[in-house]
Amino acid sequence: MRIKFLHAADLHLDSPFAALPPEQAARRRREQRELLGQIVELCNGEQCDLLLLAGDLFDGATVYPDTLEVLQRQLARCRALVFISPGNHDPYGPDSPYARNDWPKNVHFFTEPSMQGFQLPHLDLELWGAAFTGPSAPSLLDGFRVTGERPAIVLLHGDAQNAASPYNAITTTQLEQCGADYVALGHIHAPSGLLHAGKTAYAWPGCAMGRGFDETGPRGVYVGTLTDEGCDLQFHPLDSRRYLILSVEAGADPRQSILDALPPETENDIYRIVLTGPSPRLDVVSLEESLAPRFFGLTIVDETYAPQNLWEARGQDTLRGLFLQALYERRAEDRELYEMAAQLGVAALDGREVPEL
Ligand SMILES: [Mn+2]
Repeated sequence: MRIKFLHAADLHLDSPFAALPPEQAARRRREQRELLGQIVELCNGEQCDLLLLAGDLFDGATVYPDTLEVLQRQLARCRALVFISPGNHDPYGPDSPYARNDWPKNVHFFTEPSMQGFQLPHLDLELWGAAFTGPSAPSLLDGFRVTGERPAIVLLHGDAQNAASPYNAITTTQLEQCGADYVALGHIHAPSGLLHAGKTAYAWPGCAMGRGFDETGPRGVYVGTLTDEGCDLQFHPLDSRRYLILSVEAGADPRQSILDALPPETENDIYRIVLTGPSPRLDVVSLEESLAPRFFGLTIVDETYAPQNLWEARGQDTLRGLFLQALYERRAEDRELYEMAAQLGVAALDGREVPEL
């Protein structure tokens, strides 16, 4: 046996990208459509037998006609057989895009909320799967076992991390007992890596494109090879843009502090920069405007606090005042040392965390 497949999931085509300005959100949706071309290119280049799309191909029930056209055109270009298992965002139904009759001939869908099988004798393989037909689904793999003699792949949208999930909860026992050689999953948006339950290999590739700051880092698809020795899985990053969160100590010159903290190439990425520590009053809007050209998207979050004038309370008839006065009078001996002592003492008196000095 030697089956090569490309496994992708959770493309969420036509996502709103609500956190981005409208123009950039539209550009991201265009990039989602371009991602389809990249996936098909990779699939053809790797000479895969199968393209497995494990659900949430669309973000919702309404799909732009352009998106559908690009998808159909790209899939027609794909030399592999394409199988789609609809998920909770794009359930199969008579009004869903999947029910249209103009799909390329190499594209096949699961349409029932129960396990169905395709026999692929030319690959000596069985391909099993099921569909969401609504926003949730019971445990579709429960009690299922591959029936035939051939090696088998199962394609499903479902949650293998939470046994109480309303989204087709999948347990390791079900995976172990289903008898498939590989279970191609979707739903969880961070890639799983290659996992095993008994002799069953399984994985989910995560969403192929980051859509927010809960989806940071590289995103992509898996290319897998199934042989008698087992399953081999390679992650292929595809999305050229990443969501990144960077925390920066604002200091005296927040703009310079940000520039010092950034890696050289940031033009393609979407950043959230969190400014921390003591800082003079910040004008976040103009700071964002002046730095924006260096990024595809930038949000600056101000978590700084006003710096106190260290010696302000000196001379007051309080413990703080007497403490500061005593240090102030001697600070000519060693300015740095006495300022440090004053900072630590004031923080202790305020009950604040001791600042890093
Ligand atoms: Mn999803």
